[in-house]
Amino acid sequence: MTEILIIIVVGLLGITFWQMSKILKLSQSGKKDDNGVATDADNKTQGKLMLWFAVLFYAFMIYNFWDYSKFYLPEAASKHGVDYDRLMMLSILIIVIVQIVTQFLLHYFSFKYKGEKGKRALFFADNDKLEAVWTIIPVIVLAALIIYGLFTWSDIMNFDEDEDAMVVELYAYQFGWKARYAGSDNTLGKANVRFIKGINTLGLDESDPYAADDKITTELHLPVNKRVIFKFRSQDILHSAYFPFFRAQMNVVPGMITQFSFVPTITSDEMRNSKYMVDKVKEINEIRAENSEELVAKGEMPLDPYEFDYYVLCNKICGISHYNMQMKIIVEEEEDFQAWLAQQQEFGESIKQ
Ligand SMILES: [Cu+2]
Repeated sequence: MTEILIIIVVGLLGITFWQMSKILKLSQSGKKDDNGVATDADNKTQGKLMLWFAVLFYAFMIYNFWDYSKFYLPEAASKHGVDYDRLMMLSILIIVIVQIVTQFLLHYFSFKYKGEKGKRALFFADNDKLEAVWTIIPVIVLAALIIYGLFTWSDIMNFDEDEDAMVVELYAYQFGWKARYAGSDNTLGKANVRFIKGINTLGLDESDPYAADDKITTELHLPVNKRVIFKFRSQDILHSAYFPFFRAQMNVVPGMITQFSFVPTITSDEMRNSKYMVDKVKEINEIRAENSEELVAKGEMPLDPYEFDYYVLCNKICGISHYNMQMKIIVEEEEDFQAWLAQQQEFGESIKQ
């Protein structure tokens, strides 16, 4: 039934365009110059329109930069995030400069060199100098940008394995996350989805002595200024661990372990009390208060005030509750982190019960 309706709609649309083109033709047939060749007056109008298009285009661009600036993330909360942001800003800056110059020339030349009776275009088959200029400049700029990008990439992805780092497993499933800490031996026990049974929901190998002191948690706590090596594992399908405030993202692929490492540099408390976040939270809570009034008027519960926290989010559309697949991250001082970790139950204990 739907297919038939679609065919009818497409057919009707076709008839509409056909009729419109006929009306347009009829309305023009009375004029003197209906031979379809542009006159000087036509060219003048088109030239002016090209200029106006450029002006409106730039105005729209500036407006967008200004209007969307409220969605910019605050300063990166990880060590490598600063390099990442610098690379991003440099790329945007180069693109914007090239765009402004080329778009301006395109529209200005269309206006300046519009067709006029008796005016002939200058023609030359080729010009080696010009070709060299517009080939070599982009090559140099792009090569520099790519090389700089590659260096940044390798700085981020290749870290010093000897550094005093903490290994944490992030385990993804439809629709949530679990974190696994290696315990006092600093080695994660073996795991495989085939071992999933009863309360062993992460599939740890119960016979592996390294697994006994592992700690499985529902919140991700990280000590500030210490390198964390994440090992990602998925129970079911493709997920993606997305840490926007730390400028990090890594696919979580079933059947393999992916890895990423970063050093968090701003604690949750520091970020919460930063000017950026205080203003942002205030704005959000004003909107919430307004919405709450409407809810209360309808006899429903008001909304809780929002408080900032870091989260790891899933960034692959993985099913019906994908939008809510998140885990709180708490970046804190080393001693707070150790105190929290000490309270968490070891895997060996949890399966004994
Ligand atoms: Cu997911």
